Order: sequence, then structure tokens, then C-alpha cells
Amino acid sequence: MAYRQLQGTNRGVSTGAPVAYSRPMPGRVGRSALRVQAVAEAERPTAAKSSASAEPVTHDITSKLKYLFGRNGDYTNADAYQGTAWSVREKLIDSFNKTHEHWKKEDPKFIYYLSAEFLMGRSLTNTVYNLGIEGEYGAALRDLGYQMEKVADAERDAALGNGGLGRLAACFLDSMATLDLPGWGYGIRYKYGMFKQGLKNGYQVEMPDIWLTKGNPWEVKRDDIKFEVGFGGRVERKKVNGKEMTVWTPSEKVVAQAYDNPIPGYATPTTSNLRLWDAVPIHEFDLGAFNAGDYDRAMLERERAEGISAVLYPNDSTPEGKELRLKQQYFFVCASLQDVMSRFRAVHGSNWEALPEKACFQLNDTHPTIAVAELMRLLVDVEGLEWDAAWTITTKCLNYTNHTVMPEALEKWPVKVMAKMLPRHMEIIEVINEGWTKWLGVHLKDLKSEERAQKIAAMSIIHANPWNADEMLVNMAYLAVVGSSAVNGVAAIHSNIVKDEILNDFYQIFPSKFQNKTNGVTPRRWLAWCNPELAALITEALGSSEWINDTEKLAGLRAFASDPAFQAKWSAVKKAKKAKLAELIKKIHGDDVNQNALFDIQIKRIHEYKRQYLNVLSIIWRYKQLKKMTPEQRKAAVPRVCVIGGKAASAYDMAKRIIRLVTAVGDVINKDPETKDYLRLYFLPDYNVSLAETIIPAAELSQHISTAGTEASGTSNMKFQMNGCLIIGTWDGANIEIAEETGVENVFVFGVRAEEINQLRKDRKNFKTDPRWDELMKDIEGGMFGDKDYFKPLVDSVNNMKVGNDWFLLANDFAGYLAAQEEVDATYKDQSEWLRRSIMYTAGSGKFSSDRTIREYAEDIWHVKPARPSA
Ligand code: 26W
Repeated sequence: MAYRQLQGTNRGVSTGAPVAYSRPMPGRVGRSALRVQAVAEAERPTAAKSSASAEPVTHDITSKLKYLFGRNGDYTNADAYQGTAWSVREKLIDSFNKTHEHWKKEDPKFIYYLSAEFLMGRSLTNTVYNLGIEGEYGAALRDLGYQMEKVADAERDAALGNGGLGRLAACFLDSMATLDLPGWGYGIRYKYGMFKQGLKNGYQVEMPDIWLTKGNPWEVKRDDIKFEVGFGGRVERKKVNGKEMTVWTPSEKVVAQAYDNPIPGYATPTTSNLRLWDAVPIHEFDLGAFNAGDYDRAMLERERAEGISAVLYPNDSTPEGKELRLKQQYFFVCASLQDVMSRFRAVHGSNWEALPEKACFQLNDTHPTIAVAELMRLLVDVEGLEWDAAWTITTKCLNYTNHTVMPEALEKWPVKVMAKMLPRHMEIIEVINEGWTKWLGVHLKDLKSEERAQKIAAMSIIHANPWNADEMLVNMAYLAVVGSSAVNGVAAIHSNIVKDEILNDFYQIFPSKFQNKTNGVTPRRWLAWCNPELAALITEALGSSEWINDTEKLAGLRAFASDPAFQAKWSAVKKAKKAKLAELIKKIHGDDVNQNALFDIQIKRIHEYKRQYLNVLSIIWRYKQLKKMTPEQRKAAVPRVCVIGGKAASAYDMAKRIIRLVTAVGDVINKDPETKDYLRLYFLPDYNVSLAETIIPAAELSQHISTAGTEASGTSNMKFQMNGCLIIGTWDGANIEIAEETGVENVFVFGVRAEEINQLRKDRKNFKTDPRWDELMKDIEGGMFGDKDYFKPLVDSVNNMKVGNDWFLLANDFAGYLAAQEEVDATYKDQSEWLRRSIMYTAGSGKFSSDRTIREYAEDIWHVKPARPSA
């Protein structure tokens, strides 16, 4: 079919209309309403309709296919994806160049987002819709006999991140571009991203994420942008043209090669950039070694260099503490700062005092914190500034975001590792710490000397390892706080915990530095593009699609929450999305699920604090209740299809046991003839951005049940809310603000509060567990789901106070959780109430757009202004 059409087509003549720039400008309601309608229709292949404007696009895709694959026809969906992507790429680059020409001319202040992770997912769909060219491309692909959705499915996810932190960075880039903010992301171009997760006999297995084999149409290699990055070596003091200078002579050098990934804004001509660095050797190949027959040494430098940006560390809470990880962090920070300074120097010469007016940096958690020392090195050692002048510039330029309060996640690098790999930086950190502790000494002069000494020791950036006194550590969070102008948490409760607990000493000293910036997610990818049917309904109800970049307008849906006609349409959309998820479950597990069941979802990284274990316990209890029921009673029960998904860090044993428990319980209940029509549990493997885009629109209930005070914010909760999915959750992270916006009465809240945790942990061993809990512990321990030895550590961790301590208080929240689940069932039975709440969730999700979050960063921390190029 496809083949035939390609052969005949020479309809390449351009209609003259600049297809790329047919973007609807905000405010033009007619066009935009039409546009969203187009979104929904784009997917439905109606062969007849081949719009004139699609001609040039059809031609362009065909020629790309022809010359990319060098053959004339019979192209797969994957080929069509490549052809389409390389065609769209050109429009993206045009917009990129226009934007950067404008920014070059305007020379505005820039924000640079430094992150070790950018969880971008797929780009084709997002790029086509953000550029407003889905009409042409949808029509062209239809003309060629393809469906945009199927073609888009052929794209590999850019999985250059672990979870929340990495995905937040990606959402922020979309909002920064959409808000016309001069801003770039800087990170690492990992050759292998987040591992692919498989299930072998119900156990997680990891496979390398070989995502670049077919090239990457969304990146532009910048051959002209390379910087040297050094490691190791020695530091000397030398007189350089009469001035005492510090000279660092690295023992190892690599080259950072830049790749640009244009980031299209929505409904604006702005396309910004994500610059990722690839590590390459200075010397391609050591011919001398080769000729001497030492082939390994001939390739050694290449392997060592490429090893730096080869793979993403798959941990999302416990630092591996591996030297290579620090090498990765320094590699991209060094290249990024050199890059920014060379652009500044090109315009402003060595007027470095002005740098903070033209550039500021956001440190995405502690991972890029070596930037504090690196900026000092570049300003003092390379540019020859005085220490204090350099320090003023550095602290003005840098800002730090904390994303977790988990003690084990706060990076502390052994001084000896830092000193060996980055000898000059370790010196600089020592000098910073000296200045800091001396300043503290003066600032805390009113304290008694004993207390002052204690305080200073407690706030020292360099301190002894609490578990082994003769090892000194560099506390990266302390370095980030001392070296930054602003420090923020990612949700109200989290920012308070940062201020009142983990960084309280610093808060006492610099209260004005500490802020809150509640997270957000981009409504483009996470509603308009992954759920176009719901988007069309919202636009129809609100009379315009302006909500897509002005989500406060979603509040207008409250007027429709109890409207039966609107509820019916709302429900129909959810049903259609549930059917799609049912299709996926069928494809993966081979089972047909009851599509009238309540779709109950928990998708996020597997971690004990996120308590997937508690979810499984409630499912086992529900199963046991169903078993005790008569068939009639079962008929009255609310059937559930439970889905759990998420990766466990490859070295995180307990998390892997939790995954096995999920698959083991699923194996039993899904096959049970008595209950399988009323309860199912599926673990969907390889949870990633694309899978989330399929699951979230189909969800009716989502679970965010972390122990209060442990989940900094959460962002999937916001994505579910936007898609009208109700939440059962604890009073933690952004769940609290979601409840405030949606109406707490609409959220199924349970569990102990953060302020109770410390005491409850102390009393846990005397806590009288619920008899249902005891029963379940016996069941698992007794082998009800097999593998009892493998599950024993899981049971012990929460139920045997001699070995475990139930640190995340599952037993304490068990009864409240089951009660909340019963409330869910009761509410679901009243579909008009359920749908009213569902609409109220979307209506209350306006605050959780990353546009709102980025506006706050821009106004309160970065002080950058929009600079929109002309259309
Ligand atoms: C060094 C190993 C490591 C790697 C990643 C430690 C910690 C991390 C991240 C900070 C973990 C993370 O992704 N945190 C999540 O960040 C999200 C975005 O702010 C929040 O919504 C989540 O609550 C938080 O767990």
C-alpha cells in the first residue's frame, strides 16, 4: 500500500505557504479550537482527505525515505518514523536558528539548567504538536498510508534519567521554551540510558538501553563546539607574567563534544536548546602503540574517554559513590561552564563582574554541585580574578534545588577521591570551607565557644564520615547551599522539612535564601498530546484551547462537574482510554481484562518509602475477602484491575523482592477462577515516559502512598490529576497541594502525618498490629505466593522488630489504608459522584502546570525575562 503511493508521487511542488510557521497565536480562539479538533482527528486515517497543505510534506517525507534508506519503497513504520522525523527536524532547526539569532541580537540574561538527567521520552509527537504542524504531517502520513500514532510508536525513548528528577528537567525545558525564556539545559549524552526492564520468571532483569543505533534525528552534532576536560594530575603555584598563579596540570584529558537538541515551545516561535556533552578522546587512536603491537593501549584512551559518558547510573536514591559518577558530574559541569563563559567572553570580554547579569545556573540537586568549585577555578586560575570577586560572582550565579530528604541520597564524596580526581577543586573547596567556617565563627560569636564549635563543625562542608571517623567527606548539599543565592524544595511540605530539618542550621543563618517551588508538569505532553480526546472535550467545554498554555482556565470545568451530558462524554473518553490500556495488558500478559473494572494504578520507581509493598498487601486482603464471598456477594463487589509498574535500581535488593511479590501475587489471583473477574494484578515491565503516556489517560485511581515526609513532591500525581484520575494518598509531598486545589473531600487521604513519624518510629516495636496485617504476614511467610524464603526478608523488614524496624511504618498506616480503599469502592459505585470528582481533579490541576513553576523560578530566583523572536 505504502509502496504504491510513493512510486507515483511527484506532487512535490511547494504551495509557497511556509508550512512550518502555521502556528496559531494565542488568543485566536477559532483557529485553536479547530486545531485541537485536528489533534483528535489526526489519528483517524481517512484515506480520502489529503489536504493540499500536506503536499510539500508528503513530498519531503518521501524524499527523506528515498535518500535516507536508499531504496524506493516498501517502508516499515520504523522507516516512516525516520523519514518523518528527519523532515520535521528541518522545521525545528529553522525555528532554533531564528530564535537564537534573535537572542544573539538581544543578548538577554540566560538561565542554564544543569542536570545529570533529562528524561525526555519520545520527541516526534511533542515536536509536531508544539510546532503546530500535526495537521500537515497527519495528512501527509495518511496520504502515504501510515498512521501518525503507529509511526510515533517506532521512536525509542530518550531515557537519559531515572525518574522524577530527570522528568522534571524535561518538563521544565518545555515550559521555559513555551514561556520564551532564554534558557538552555546542559547535561550528558549517555550512549546507554536507563536500562530496559524485563521480567524473567517474575524477577526484574536489566538490559542495556542501546538507543542510538539508528541515529538520532532530534540532535545536531556541533563539531565546532568542543572543550577539554581534565582529571587527576598536580597543582603548582607559578609566577605567570609576574602574578602568583595556581596551575593545574591534569594527568588525563578528554574532549567534551556538544550535541544540540532543539526544544520547541508551544504556540510560540521560540525553540530553545538542550546541549548534551559526549566524551571523546583527544587522540582518536594511538597508532604508535598499535604498531608496537600493543592493541589494547592503542584503544585505551578511547575507551577511557568514551566510558565517561557511556552509561546513566540507574540509582534514584542511593549514590553508588563510584569515581566514574564524580567524573561524569565534573565532565558536563566543566564543559558547560567553559561553554557559557566563552560565549560571554565573545560579547563582554573579561568583564566577569557582569556575568551574573547575563547568566544564572540552576543546580538540579547536588549532582552538578562541583560547579561551585569549577566556576571559582575558571574565574581565579584561568581568568585571574581575585578570590573574593570570584566568590561574589559564583554565589550570585548559582542556585540549588533539593529533591529528596533521604539521608542516603545526599551525596558526600570522600576527600581522598575528590583530591585524587580533582586536586585543584579539593583545594578550592578547602579554601571555601575555611572562609565559611571563619565567617561562621564571627557570625556566631554570641554563642558559648563549646556550642559555637559544635555548630561550626555541624555546618562544615568538609566533615568526618559519621560511620568511619578517619574518613573525611565533602558534603555536596552544604557546598551547594553555601555557594548559591537561592535554595529551594519542590513542594510546600518538603521545603519546610528542608528548612526545619535537613538544612535547618543553614536556614537559621540565611533564612532569605530558602524558598519553595512546588513542582509542575507540562500540560502539552501530559494532557493535550497523550489524551487528545479529553483535550478536545475540555476545549469544547471551555470554548478555546488556551488552557493548554494557561491551565488556570481549567477551573472553568467546575461548572460542568455535575452536568450529566458532560459527564457522559467525559466517561466515554475514559472508557476509550481504558480500552487502549486493556489492549496493552493483553499484548504483554495475554489476558483480557474487565474494562468495567476500576483501573487502579501505581507507577513510579520501586522504593520502600513509596510503599508498593503496602499496595500489594491491600490487594492480597481484597483477594481473600473475595474468596470468602458467595458468587452473589462477589457480583456486588467493585471489580478492580490493579497495575503496578516501575524499575528497581539494579543493586536495590529489597525493591527487587517487592517486584517479585507483585508478580507472584498476580500469578495466583489472575488465574483464580472464583475471583479473576473481580480482581487482577499486573506488573507492567519497562515503565518509562512512553508507557506512562498510555497508562495515565486510562487510570481511574492512582496511588501515592509514601510514608508522610518522604516523597519530596511526586509529579505523576499531577499527571494523573490532569487526566481526571482520582488519588488515594498520604498527606505527603504535592498530594497536599493537590488536595487543596481539588477539594480535600475529593481525595482519599489516609495515614499518619509527617510530624508524628519520629515518635511512631520509636514506638513501632510496641505497636499493636492489625489482626488482618498479622494474617497477611503469615500468608506470605507461609508461602501462599511461593518463594517464601525469597519473601522472608520482606516480611521481616516490616514485621519482625528484631531484624527489621518497619522504618516506613506500613503497619501503622495499614488499617487507615484499607479503610480508604473501602471508601474508594463505595464512591465508585456512585458513578455520577465519581465522574463529578474526576472532572473536579482536572479543574483543580491548573496550579500544577510546569509553566506556573517556571514562572515562579524566573521571577523569584533567576530574574530572567521572556525574549520572543518575531513569528
Ligand atoms: C545519587 C543518586 C541519586 C539520584 C537521583 C539520588 C537522588 C536522586 C533524585 C533526587 C531522586 C529523585 O528523582 N527525586 C524525586 O524528584 C522529583 C522531582 O522533584 C520529586 O517529585 C520526587 O518526590 C523525588 O523523589
